[in-house]
Amino acid sequence: IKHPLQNMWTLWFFKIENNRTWEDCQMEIASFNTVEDFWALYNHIEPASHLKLGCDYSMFKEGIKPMWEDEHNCKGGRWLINLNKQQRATELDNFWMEVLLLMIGEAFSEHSDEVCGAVVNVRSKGDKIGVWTADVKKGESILKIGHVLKVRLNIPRHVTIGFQAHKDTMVKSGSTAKNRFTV
Ligand code: M7G
Repeated sequence: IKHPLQNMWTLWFFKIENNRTWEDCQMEIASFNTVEDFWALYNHIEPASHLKLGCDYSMFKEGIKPMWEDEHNCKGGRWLINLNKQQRATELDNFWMEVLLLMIGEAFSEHSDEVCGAVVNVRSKGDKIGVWTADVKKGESILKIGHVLKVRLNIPRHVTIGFQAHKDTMVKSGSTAKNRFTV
């Protein structure tokens, strides 16, 4: 028998296409709820660093769309890890895989329920990884999740990562929204 995960997860792929809304360009790839099926999927797809510019992968708990508008996300926000251009070659795939393993392994202990999913954006100006949580009011959980991310990704102590509310991100085009929390 396969090793069950606590949650069923869905992998999504985003690629913008002409005459389609942003939401219509989010494609559900596959869902899984065992360790073996996670690796079968992970080993079958391109690493994030090979995606075309402008594409995303998202992995969310089943039933949560990788969008601010989803009822599970709309009151929440994200821990944002900004990578520089060099880090696509050195860190992007490692960070993304580690984030996926932290999520499916429920590594945020009692705060794992606050995690909705994660997104990797491949962008010319610098790639981004976001870990989305459900409720900006759950400060204790958000800080614990941010701390685990920082430690497990081996982000140096002098590098600060910030948490932004989706409500703030939504209305800021171009510049980044203010941080509600930092670690
Ligand atoms: P991005 O892809 O998160 O980052 O957002 P980028 O600016 O580095 O490319 C780009 C644009 O995609 C936003 O300005 C929105 O127009 C759209 N977009 C992104 N997200 C995460 C959402 C979302 O959750 N819902 C909707 N409706 N649009 C989004």
